[in-house]
Amino acid sequence: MKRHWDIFCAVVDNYGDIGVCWRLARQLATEHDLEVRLWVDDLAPLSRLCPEAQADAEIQYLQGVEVRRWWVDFPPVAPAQVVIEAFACTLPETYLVAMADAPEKPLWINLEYLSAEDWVEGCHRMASPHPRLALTKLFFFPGFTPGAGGLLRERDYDARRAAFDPAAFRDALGLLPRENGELTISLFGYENPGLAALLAAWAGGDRPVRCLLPEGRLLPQALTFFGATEGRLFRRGRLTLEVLPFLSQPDYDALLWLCDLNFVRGEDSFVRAQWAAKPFVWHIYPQENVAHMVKLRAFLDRYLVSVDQVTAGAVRNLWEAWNDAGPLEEAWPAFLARIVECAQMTKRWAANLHRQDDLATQLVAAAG
Ligand code: TRH
Repeated sequence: MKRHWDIFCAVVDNYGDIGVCWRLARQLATEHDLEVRLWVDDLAPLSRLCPEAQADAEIQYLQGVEVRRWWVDFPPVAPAQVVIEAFACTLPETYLVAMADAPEKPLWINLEYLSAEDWVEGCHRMASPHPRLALTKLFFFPGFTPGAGGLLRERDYDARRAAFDPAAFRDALGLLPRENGELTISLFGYENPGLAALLAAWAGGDRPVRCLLPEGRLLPQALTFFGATEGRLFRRGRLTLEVLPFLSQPDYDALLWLCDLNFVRGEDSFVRAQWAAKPFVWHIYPQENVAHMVKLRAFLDRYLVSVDQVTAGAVRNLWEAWNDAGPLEEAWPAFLARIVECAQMTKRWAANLHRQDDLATQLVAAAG
């Protein structure tokens, strides 16, 4: 008989919470043959990542996963054998009590946010007893090192990539033909005071830049840069910017494969950029008291360990400038001058990460 897993996902904002939970749910169902129920309190973002999802359905079956709308008023359901609480979202009290009363106690896992910081390994798999109920929660941290829980990566990722046809994908997106020597860049990020400086650097550079911008939080700022209120195609100097629709998750992978450089953000697109093994720039999710910059630097320290000082400095300066309103007009050309070295380093980095078991496999192993 298949084992049952419940995943609880509260959408805080953006797409990352559900982006990670949906990816994990699909992998557990399709690759590990588990019966997976995904509880989501807001289905609208899922319907953008996975266009076949209905934003208003109470129950739907998608790619082997039972997706349930999670209301505050939680129905009386039997708990699963493994319960994933994503990103410390609070489980329904009635469900917790049912877990505590179950003849065979479920394994309760809190899946944490991704971080490259050193403390992660020490906290990975730590257990915490519930203050009232006879239940223990296990903390599970994704990560970049053997002592953490790995990263989400589908088994068919390499096969999908090998079958990727850039020309067909460009056609499907309706892109203009590629110019000679053009640098193709995907741009996904949060509102950013540095955007105008970056676009100006691209417009004024020596090399033609094609920026592919999926609709989202950067679009209003990009329109302002071009003095427009709407439109899909813009040109200034050596820069051509094409606005794309928000893509499905698989198509977003294809966009990362297509581009020479990817600007990504948050958690899931950040991981996907690493699997794409192309140079990337991370816009980290901003936190209070600039705590996110510690997290950003912790990642850079690991990522840049195998590269020469000049390339490391160029990457670090661009990432810092993009995240902390630094001088992008200086950081961009210095980075561009080292993009080949950066591409080689990122390939090595991805190949190393690939040696670890992926997060879903590690979770299944932890569940025994
Ligand atoms: O949307 P995000 O900013 O999510 C964030 C982070 O996860 C952050 O850690 C969390 O605290 C916050 O949400 C609440 O960025 P992220 O994680 O990259 O998620 C974006 C998802 O959207 C990812 O699964 C890729 C997907 N995507 C598409 O499917 N199509 C697209 O066109 C684009 C641009 C993204």
